[in-house]
Amino acid sequence: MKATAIAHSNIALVKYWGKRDVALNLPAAGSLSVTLDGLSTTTTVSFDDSLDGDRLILDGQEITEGRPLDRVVTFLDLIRAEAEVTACATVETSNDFPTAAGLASSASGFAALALAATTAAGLDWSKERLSALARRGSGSAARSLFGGFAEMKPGLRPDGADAHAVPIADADHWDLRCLVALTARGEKKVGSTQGMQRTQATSPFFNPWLATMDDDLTAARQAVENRDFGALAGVAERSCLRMHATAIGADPGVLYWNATTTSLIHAVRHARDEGLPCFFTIDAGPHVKVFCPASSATDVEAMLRDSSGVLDVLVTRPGQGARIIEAR
Ligand code: 2P0
Repeated sequence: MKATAIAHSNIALVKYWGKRDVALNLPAAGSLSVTLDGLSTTTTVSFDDSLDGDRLILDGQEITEGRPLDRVVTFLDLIRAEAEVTACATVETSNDFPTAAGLASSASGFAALALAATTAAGLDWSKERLSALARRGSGSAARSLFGGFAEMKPGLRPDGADAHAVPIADADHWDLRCLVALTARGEKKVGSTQGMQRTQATSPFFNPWLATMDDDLTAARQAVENRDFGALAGVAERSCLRMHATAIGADPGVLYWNATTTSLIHAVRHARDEGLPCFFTIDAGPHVKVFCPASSATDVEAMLRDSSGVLDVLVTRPGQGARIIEAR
């Protein structure tokens, strides 16, 4: 009744932004991502009949109230119902990156929790089924079950059973690097869930944006398959900019960028014009992620570190999917 899992964060090249069902957390469209070897969450779940409530210990500190604990309890309830387990659980989770830095922790967090908690509850589920479960915790977590390149399928079924990620290519398919340029400290003001709901409810650009998703997914899938860096750069930058454009068009506008974010967009495009292969993507926060072939990583890192306002640079590469590291 005790299991430990590790899962990594992922960065979307074709962005997820909006839901077709809030209760089941079904995405409005597909998305495509790379799971990274850094940015990992390790989670141990143990069910224990003697507990009178679920416990959450995050980076060594017990969280006794608030949204993080509520999300974990709601998620464990889904697993208890499936496994016919009534015991409460202790969830000990730690990130190898600062949780408060505004880097995605819900993707690695719910992927690790889905795998550790189902294993501890005695369920032996396929990665697809675990992915659909992880989606209930956080949409992007569904993609972190798989290593390398993964595509989230929005599914058609009302119950969401077919809304899960599928693998596109393994981590060793393409020797890319993803450099994460940190441009601010502290948590973002508007969370992803809130930001996308406001966008969907109020942005006149949301539905036109959704209509572009299938073409972007097809283009990104082909670019990955053919290891066509130029094609991937084109689709990834346009998907990112259009996602942010829809969000900026909300009322009030949802703007995740700071001045350094904007200057890095220009710096990356300038470097590319000068012959350095690289492209940017930006999630629901001010940090800039820059992809490049492994052979260009040193030059891209130097370019980012030289840019004003960059606080630190993390160098990551395609990594493995969620996995169990201990169970008994
Ligand atoms: C993505 N993001 O595709 C997009 C791009 C952020 C920007 O998925 O509401 O935390 O929990 O399903 O997964 C962040 O959204 O949202 C996200 P919920 P989630 O990576």
